[in-house]
Amino acid sequence: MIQGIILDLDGVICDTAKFHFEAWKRLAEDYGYILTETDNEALKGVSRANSLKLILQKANTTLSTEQFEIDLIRKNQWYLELVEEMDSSYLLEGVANFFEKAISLNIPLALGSASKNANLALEKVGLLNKFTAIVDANHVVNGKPNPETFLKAAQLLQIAPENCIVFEDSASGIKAAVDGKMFAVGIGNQKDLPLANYCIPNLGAFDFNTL
Ligand code: B16
Ligand code: MG
Repeated sequence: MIQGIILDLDGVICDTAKFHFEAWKRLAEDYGYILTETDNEALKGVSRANSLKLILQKANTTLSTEQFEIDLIRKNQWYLELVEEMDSSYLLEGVANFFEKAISLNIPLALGSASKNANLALEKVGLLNKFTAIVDANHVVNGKPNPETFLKAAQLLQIAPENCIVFEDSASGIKAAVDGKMFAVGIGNQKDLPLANYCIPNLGAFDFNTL
């Protein structure tokens, strides 16, 4: 029986993926590499440092440890400039209604994100105070696809993982949810998220009667 909801942020609640893409694309240009939308798909749900490692592989480039850290900071500054512009119009389809419904049914909500900027993004779109628990990359040792993010969220909700439903748009996040023994709903296509229990296009398509 589902008692708690755990939501990913980027690609489920708000469309910050396009900001990550813009900032990574700008950095990749320094390496002489044109980052494509397809490349960006593989970065969804992946930590900042691991994303840079993947981009460097694509660009066939290596960086000193010092430059690697500098470039992570540069990318994040560009990303934060874009996030600053966000407001509730950046919520993905159906998100506001989903929150209203969950709250009216007294189902507690937790965030489980790989981002270190989750609080700021939630504040910008006006949802920060709707969560019982927030777990992001600042709170875990092992990011997605390790289940730690979602297990910690379930623990903070004081609900057994088996009684939690996770909404997630990345393959690494779906694996984390499944390995954590949670019910995993993919936001996107089953073809891209084969481990998901099922997929829907956005939170607005979720039927609370199925809980
Ligand atoms: P930051 P999510 C993830 O957020 C993004 O999908 C991924 O593209 C990004 O690299 C990662 O957060 C780290 O973000 O640089 O803000 O710490 O989808 O898990 O909510
Ligand atoms: Mg995501």
